[in-house]
Amino acid sequence: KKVYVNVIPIWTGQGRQGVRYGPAIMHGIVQEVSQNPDNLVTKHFEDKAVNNVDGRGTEAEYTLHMNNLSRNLSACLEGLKPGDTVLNLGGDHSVSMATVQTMYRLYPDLRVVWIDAHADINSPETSNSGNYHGMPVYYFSKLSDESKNSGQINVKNIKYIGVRDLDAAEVEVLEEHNIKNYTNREVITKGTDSITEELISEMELLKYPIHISFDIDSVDPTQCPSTGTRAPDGLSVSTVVELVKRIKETGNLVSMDIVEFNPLIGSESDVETTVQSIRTVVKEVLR
Ligand code: DIR
Ligand code: MN
Ligand code: MN
Ligand code: MN
Repeated sequence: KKVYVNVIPIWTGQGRQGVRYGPAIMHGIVQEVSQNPDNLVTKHFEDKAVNNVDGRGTEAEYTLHMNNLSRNLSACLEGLKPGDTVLNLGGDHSVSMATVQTMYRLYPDLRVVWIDAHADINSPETSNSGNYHGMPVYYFSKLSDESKNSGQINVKNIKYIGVRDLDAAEVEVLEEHNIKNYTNREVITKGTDSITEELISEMELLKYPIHISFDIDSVDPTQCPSTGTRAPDGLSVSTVVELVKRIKETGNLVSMDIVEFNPLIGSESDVETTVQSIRTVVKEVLR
């Protein structure tokens, strides 16, 4: 079984450039913990290929970049076989505008588990910040117009875990479309086993392919401090590991993003703490 590792130093989805240095460090972690380095198929994306030279640019420019990246990802995955896994190392979370539509083209029944402190479901119209890392779910779901990209996932096939920092417009979208979020409290009260049982039955995860998008700011800032938009009361690393483990046990995990690690944020020891947390999760992904 191969693991396709895409190293994607994208940062223009938000304002802090340091997030472009996260992917290379995470790639190092992958090499270090892999039991089977021969089975890694690694692709390094160049800065220029993924970032708009002038920062975020217009919606048209940004989506053009992401749709191009998505096509490049598709080309990298031509040899993908059943049982292989795709691991996308961002960069900021706007990378999922590309990664999820890529997987959706391969697997139109794709289910998405979004582990994040944020829902990232703003549109350019509703966003307060204008940052594209707050919009990927909007873009790859049916909420956006089909003309914008080839990701058209039905929101009933998307579930959140750990979301706790929502904009007012996002609260409305989640309510209107009845999109489930498992808060940290709910995860602790019910336990990860029962949460995954629910995910499995409601999205038929034993039948359909699954993409996990893991924004490290979903984790409590004590364990993942080196990230751009920290939010208190986050998930524990062991919760994330448990969730990944259970989801992998379905046999249907096809791809995962790990995003928003910014090694220029926090002290040296904050960065080491964050690396340690990411290493723990990566180990479970590659196990
Ligand atoms: C906010 C923050 N909802 C925005 N989003 C973040 O900019 O749209 N996502 N930080 O990770
Ligand atoms: Mn995010
Ligand atoms: Mn986030
Ligand atoms: Mn549509």
